Amino acid sequence: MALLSFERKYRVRGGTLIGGDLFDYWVGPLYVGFFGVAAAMFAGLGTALILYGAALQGTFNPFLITINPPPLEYGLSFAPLKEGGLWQIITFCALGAFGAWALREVEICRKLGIGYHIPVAFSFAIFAYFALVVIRPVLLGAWAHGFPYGIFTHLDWVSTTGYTYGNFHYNPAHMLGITFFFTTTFALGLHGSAILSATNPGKGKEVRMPEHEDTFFRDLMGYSISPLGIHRLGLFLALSAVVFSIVCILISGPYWTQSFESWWEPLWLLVDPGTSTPSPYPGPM
Ligand code: UQ2
Repeated sequence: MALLSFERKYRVRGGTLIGGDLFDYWVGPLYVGFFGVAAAMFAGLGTALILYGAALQGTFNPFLITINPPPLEYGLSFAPLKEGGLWQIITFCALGAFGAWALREVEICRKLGIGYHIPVAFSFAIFAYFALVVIRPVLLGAWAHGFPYGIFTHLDWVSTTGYTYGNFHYNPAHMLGITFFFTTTFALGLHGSAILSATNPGKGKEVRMPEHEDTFFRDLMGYSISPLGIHRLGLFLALSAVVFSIVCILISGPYWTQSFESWWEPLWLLVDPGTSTPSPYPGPM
């Protein structure tokens, strides 16, 4: 697979952002580049530090390894390695690796002469991680507010944080985020099945072209968003899901500290002006 017939044509020199021809080559199927080397170094150091943390913790069970942020007392200062310092360096390595990976995507886009949509989309995901482990902890005044790097411990963190900051299911940004996530899977379900149905019409039948896909949706509901449009919609839906997830986590704590049920109080009052409780819904207690 390393030398597909068309790879020779598309493996062009140049388009690098830094260092000119330095590292401008491929290893097997993979483009290296300055940022490939940088990403490998950040990822390698980060992984080694996670293994060191696991050794200190005394387990190599992947489900039980956890790299915890510093305790609250350390605020926004550097913590000793064994008390959250590892978490701080690993976070730095992760951001370094993600950023280098995004810039490597940019270099590949430049080589191919295509748009920057892929690194732009990836940068939304990086921004979500940055919001969780840097922006929100800084707004709250302590690295302790970052999430722990462990399979079960990060789940516990999500649960505790979601309920500590006023039950995320009542958080309006959370509602919008989830709605966009579900709509994204709905759109991909429609699109994936549309493509497969036209591409695999059945043994002995000719593969159908996009006109057939358009016609299906026009017959079904009077509208087709077009083969290009469905990809624009998909990107919009997916990025919106991430954006509202970021809004959700950044307002929870730094901006809104009460229960999110009470965020809806104006609405409850509108529904029942006589109500004396924050909401006519008794809540989960
Ligand atoms: C479409 C089209 C495709 C598609 C799909 C549609 C030919 C192959 C899935 C239909 C999608 C529409 C009408 C948008 C639905 C809206 C939401 C919010 C899910 O028209 O063009 O290309 O795959």
